[in-house]
Amino acid sequence: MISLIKECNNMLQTTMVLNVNKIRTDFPILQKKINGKNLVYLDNAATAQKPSQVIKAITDFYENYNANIHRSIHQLGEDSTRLYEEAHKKTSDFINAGFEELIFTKSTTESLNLLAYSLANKINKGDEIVVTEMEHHSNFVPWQQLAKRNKATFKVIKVDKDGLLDEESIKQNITSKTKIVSLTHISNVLGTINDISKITKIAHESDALCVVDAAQSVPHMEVDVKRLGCDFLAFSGHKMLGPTGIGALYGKKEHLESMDPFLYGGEMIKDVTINDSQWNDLPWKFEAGTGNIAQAIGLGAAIDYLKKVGMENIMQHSTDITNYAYEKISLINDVKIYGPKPKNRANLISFNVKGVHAHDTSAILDGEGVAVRAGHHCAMPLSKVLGVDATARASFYLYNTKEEVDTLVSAIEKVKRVFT
Ligand code: C6P
Repeated sequence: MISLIKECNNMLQTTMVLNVNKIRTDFPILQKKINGKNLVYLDNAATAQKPSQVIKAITDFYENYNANIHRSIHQLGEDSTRLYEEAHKKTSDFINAGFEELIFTKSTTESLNLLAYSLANKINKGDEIVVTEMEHHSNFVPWQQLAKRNKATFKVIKVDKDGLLDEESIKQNITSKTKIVSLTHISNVLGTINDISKITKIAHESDALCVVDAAQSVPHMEVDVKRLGCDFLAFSGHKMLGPTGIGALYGKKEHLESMDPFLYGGEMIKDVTINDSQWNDLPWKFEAGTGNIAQAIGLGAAIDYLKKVGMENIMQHSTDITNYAYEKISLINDVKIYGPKPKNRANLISFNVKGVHAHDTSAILDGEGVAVRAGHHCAMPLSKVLGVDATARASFYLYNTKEEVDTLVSAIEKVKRVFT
């Protein structure tokens, strides 16, 4: 009886923030059975599922409006241009950026590589580029390689035993020689939420640029680039209910104006003569060639969906689910959770069952219909700090329920039974 009351309370709490049952009906894939079991999709940090509204927006574009943009003045060309530019506006508004300050790319990875190439001529021998130990490879390797090419010094802020950025290490690594500080907003392995405003302030005191990898934060919380104060910020559409193949780079207008284009080609040009070329206005200067038009429109539909549900509600729901999962998983003997306590943690939990490889854990969970990711999560420097080659990671989103967490917990118990 008591457990029934507890269960009802849990359900009430969840429905107070979001109507999850209704939200779930928008995601066709959530009806799927895996190995004869209900799909419990907990791999949202890798990519999120798509609501019908997004799938329909993409189909509708191809069925009714498909044409290249910014080129043709026939009706379809005008329609597709309008839809693409509307998606641009929705995306820049979503993070409180100016229209000219947001460039569509294919992904966070492409956004960060674009930046590392376009800022290259501002980095000289002896300058310093600073990242952290908790970076995804896409915010680590481009800067490491830029430092190598330009003979700059590559520095890495340490992660402390609680999974937070080490305060002392921040002070030691950001110096008067620092030109770029690039860090993740939310770690895709530890779930740590970094204080971007604080780091931006420290970077600016050294006249350095602050770059934010927001791949895991933009889908889950209200991100306001003006409030954060950062110079650049990158994110991907597919982690926020949008399709793959579309991402974005925010940059302060004055920086984007002073930077060289990353790609040369169609539509990023104002004038071309035999001797030289002039670049188009922002943001088009950085969008050479035919872009991912349908994907951009799909991202616009995803943003409509997220705004309708409300980013604050989404954050609150993910926090509730994650806290619930943290509490339940912590109670299982011989399971180690990586990263900070719930207070500083976003929507994910990486863990290992003692003596069991994360791939085996993931395989047993899959047998129960539970999809988690296992591996180094494209963050090998962090794996080395944690002293493991792999972890299993459950990551939650707006359609996940506490009942699904219970299924995860039972599946972890099964892992223990199978391997011990
Ligand atoms: N992390 C994960 O399972 P792309 O692949 O370009 O959309 O995103 C790259 C990326 C950059 N930064 C962070 C913090 C990320 O989490 C990711 C993607 C996925 O953790 C796939 S490796």
